[in-house]
Parts: sequence; structure tokens; C-alpha cells
Amino acid sequence: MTDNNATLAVLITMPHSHYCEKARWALDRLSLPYREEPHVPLLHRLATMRNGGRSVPVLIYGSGRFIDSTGILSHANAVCGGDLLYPCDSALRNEVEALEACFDEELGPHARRWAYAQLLPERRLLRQVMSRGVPRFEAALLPLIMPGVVRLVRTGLRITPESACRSIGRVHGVFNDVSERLGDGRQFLAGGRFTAADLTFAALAAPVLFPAEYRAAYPALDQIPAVMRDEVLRLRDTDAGRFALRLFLQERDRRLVGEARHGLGV
Ligand SMILES: N[C@@H](CCC(=O)N[C@@H](CS)C(=O)NCC(=O)O)C(=O)O
Repeated sequence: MTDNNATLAVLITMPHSHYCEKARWALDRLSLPYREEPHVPLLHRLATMRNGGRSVPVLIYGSGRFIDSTGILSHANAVCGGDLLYPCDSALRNEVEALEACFDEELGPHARRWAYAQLLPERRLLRQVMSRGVPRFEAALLPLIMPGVVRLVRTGLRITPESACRSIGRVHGVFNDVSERLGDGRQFLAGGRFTAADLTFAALAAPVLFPAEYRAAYPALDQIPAVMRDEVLRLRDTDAGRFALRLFLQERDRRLVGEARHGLGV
């Protein structure tokens, strides 16, 4: 696909990142053309820092740089005329943005810490998911830098058995809040339709739910440690878990805007 200026947007990612899935889902939903550039952890910084960022995702379009997932969603919504991922109504938009911020700040980091705590000892699985689609030389380097990657993830995210246990408790807390919100029978979190709040909840819950339609690289459920699998099955069997799985099933492939009618131009 190409856009109006024949300049294709580039989404810098890590293959297994759930924040990248959040951005990818938004661009896919709005039929915004882009090329994904996945990197292994650590080496991703060569790409992100060159573009004024640090973490992934980073979206590059011409001279435009969007260095976090929320900025990417907001920009994508705006270039498509608004009222798609975020409602135009300001009270409703505030509600959607508050939910998105809560999932970004609470669900995303705690789901990630718990999932890493389970998977860091599984070096073969880690190598598989972290190298999907990356440049060949990065995939070749990964076994060499893996000890450093694991050490950095462990220290950077302050992963210990105790913190992992606290984190899964925080994930359950968010799931309880979402289940409660859905208790009145609503189909979506705010405004009666799919918004950035629903997308963010589902994408950032994916590391603890393993939805089949998840586009980030992840091991199969039968490959992961039994303790992790049991917890995933427990979370799937909640109202919030069923809700996120339904969103992946029904909304992950839904396109709102005719393909290539819009570019990502600033
Ligand atoms: N607030 C950021 C968070 C993104 C984030 O935490 N990305 C992680 C991957 S899931 C990352 O890049 N970590 C490595 C780093 O910070 O260099 C966003 O919404 O984009």
C-alpha cells in the first residue's frame, strides 16, 4: 500500500510488545498504510533514539515522529477526520482518554512484568518470539545478547517473585474494575461503541490472555509453563477476560475506513 505522498509510514516495533499491538491495531482499523520495522530488544534503541524516542512503538511519517502509542492513536484518529477511536463529544472523549490512561499506566506495565517473570527462564521461547520478523543480523545476534537482555529486563522492570505476584494482583484489580463496568450489560466500555478505551484494554491485556487473533509474537498456550497457563485460563474466565477475547475476535480485523483513502500526513 502507498499513501498520497508515496511515502510509507514506518512503525518501529519489538515483535512481542503489547504497546506495539495497540498502535498496530489502531492503524489497521483505520486502514492507514504503514510498514512495520521490528527489532530485537536493546537494538530497538538504535532505531527509536535516532527518531527522538526510546521505547517502542514509534511511528515515522515524513518529518513527523510519534513516540508513544497514545500519540499514535490520537494522530491516526485526527488524520481520518476524528470521531473514530475517540468520540468528538468532549465529555465522552475525556472518559475514553481516562480509561486509556489507566490501562496504559496500570494494566500494561503490570501484565508485562508478570508475563516476563514467567517467560524469562524460557530462553528458547524468548528467542523465538523476540526474533520474529527482525533483520537477519539482529536475529543472529540475539543468542549472544540474550543474557544482557534478560538482565536488563529483570532489573529495568524490577522483576522478583514478590513483585510479579503483586503485579498479577494489580492485573486482577483492573479486570475487576472492567468486569464491574460491564455489569450493566454494555457491549463497549464507553459511549456504546468501540473506542480507544476498548482497543487499549484488549491489546494491553493480551499478555495475560493469549488471544488467538493477537498480532504480536507470542508462544502458544501449550508451550508456556503450567503455572502461567493456569493463570491465563483463570483470567480468561472473567467478564473482563471474555470481553477482551470478544474484542479480538470481532474487532481486530474490522476496518472502519476505506483502504488507502487516508495517509498519515501531518
Ligand atoms: N508509554 C509508552 C510505553 C511503551 C513501552 O513501554 N514499550 C516497551 C515495550 S512493551 C519498550 O519499548 N521497552 C523498552 C524501552 O523502553 O526501551 C507507549 O504507550 O508507547
